This record gives sequence, C-alpha cells and structure tokens, in this order.
Amino acid sequence: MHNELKITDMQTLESNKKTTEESNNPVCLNLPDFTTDSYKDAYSRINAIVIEGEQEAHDNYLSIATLIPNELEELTKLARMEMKHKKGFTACGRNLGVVADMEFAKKFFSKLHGNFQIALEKGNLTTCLLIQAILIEAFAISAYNVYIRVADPFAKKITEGVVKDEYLHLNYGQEWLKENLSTCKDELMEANKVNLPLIKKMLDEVANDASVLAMDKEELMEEFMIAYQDTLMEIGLDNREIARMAMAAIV
Ligand code: PL3
Ligand code: FE2
Ligand code: FE2
Repeated sequence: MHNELKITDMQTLESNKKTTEESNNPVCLNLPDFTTDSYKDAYSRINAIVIEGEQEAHDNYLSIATLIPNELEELTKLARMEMKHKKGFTACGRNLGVVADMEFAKKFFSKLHGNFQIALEKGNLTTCLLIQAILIEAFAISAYNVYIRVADPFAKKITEGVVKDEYLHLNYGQEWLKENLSTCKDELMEANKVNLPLIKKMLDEVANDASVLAMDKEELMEEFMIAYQDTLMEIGLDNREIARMAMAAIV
C-alpha cells in the first residue's frame, strides 16, 4: 500500500514537471510558419549567405595554410568542417523546398572576400586571421545562436552541431593571435578598423530577411559583441583597446 502510493506520487510529480517545462518554454511558442512564401523568400537569401559563407571559410582556411605551412594539418581539419557545414545548410534549404540565391550571396561577401584576397597576396597573416577566424566566425556564431532559437526542428539540429565547431574556429584564431600579440597588435587594430564596419554593414543588410525568420537584429548584435569581445579579451587586449576596436563598428 505504502509502495503504491509512492509510485503514484512520483508519477504525478513527473507529469507536473513536464507540463511546467512545456508551458515555460517560449521557444516553442514563437516559431514562425516555415511554409509561407515570405519565409521561403527570405530563406532563399539567408540560406545562400550561409552556404557561401561556409564555402569561403573552407577556402580561406586552406589559403591561410599557405602562410603557415606547419599548420597545414590543423587548418585542413578546420576547412573540412566548413565543407560539412555547407552540406548541412544545403540540406536545410532542400528540406524547406527553398532554392538558395547564390548570386546574391556572392555579392554579399564580395567586399570582405576582396579584402581577404589582398591580405593573402601581401602575406598579411594577421589580417587574414582577423577576417576569417575572428570576424566571420563571430558573425556566424551570433547568427547560428539566434537561429537555433527559431529554426525548424531539422535545421535546429544541424545548426547546433555547426555552432560547436565555429567556437573551435574562433578559438584557433584567438590562440594564434594571443601567441603573437607583441608583433601583430598594430596590424590587428588596423585590419579591424577596415573590416569590422563591413561586418556591421552585412548585418544591416541581412536584418530584414532575418526578421522574417523571427531573428531579432538587436539579439544578433548582442551575440556578435559577446563572441567578439570575449575573444579580444582572451587574446590579451585590455578594456580600452577592446572598446576602441568595437567602436569601429559605429563610425
Ligand atoms: C564560418 O564557418 C561560416 C561563415 C558563415 C557566415 C554566416 C553569416 C550569417 C548571417 C545570416 C544570419 C542568418 C542565419 C540563419 C542560418 C540558416
Ligand atoms: Fe562553418
Ligand atoms: Fe567556421
């Protein structure tokens, strides 16, 4: 008798817990309708941006390897992850019946892509690492963290796997810059001044489409700043230097 009561109590507790969890989960309540034309139209550009971004990230890590040949193995690993990400996001678009607008995405990245290529030609490794492993990765991390909260279940699962890798990539750039800070600080500051405004422009450009996917611009900026500032702190810059660098986004 005593035992039976115990089991019943536990079941009641368990089912209460479930109800509370479900009703307290705002993520479940605010998901957009993934089947509307307006959602698919916005997704055709955002999905393309992400696919193009992953492809360029792949190419950029292999390019960076030409500047640090003894890191070839590690950088090839990172590049491989980017190809996996590209495949994952391609599947997300296919799953929703969306055709990615790759032409739009190429234009979206063209200025940053150009700056990376110039730095590569000049052998400016610090600039290459800042553009790819800090700015682009922090941008991707902010986008993916926000997207996970409002994505369809298929894309959510894929994006959760991807964002874990992106932190490894951010960390790669961070550790190299940390070790070489004394010799690369000036170039880092200068490259940031040129390229952070481009990231801000890209965010402005994508904000409308992102809002159709229920992604909030303020949240994107907040997530970006967290990843960006955290990394600069880990690299070994002080508060004033970090503030000065972040300020480049608002001029
Ligand atoms: C680095 O590994 C990848 C770089 C990709 C950059 C992505 C930027 C994304 C901005 C658009 C925000 C929407 C995210 C939605 C994901 C399907
Ligand atoms: Fe990636
Ligand atoms: Fe990455």
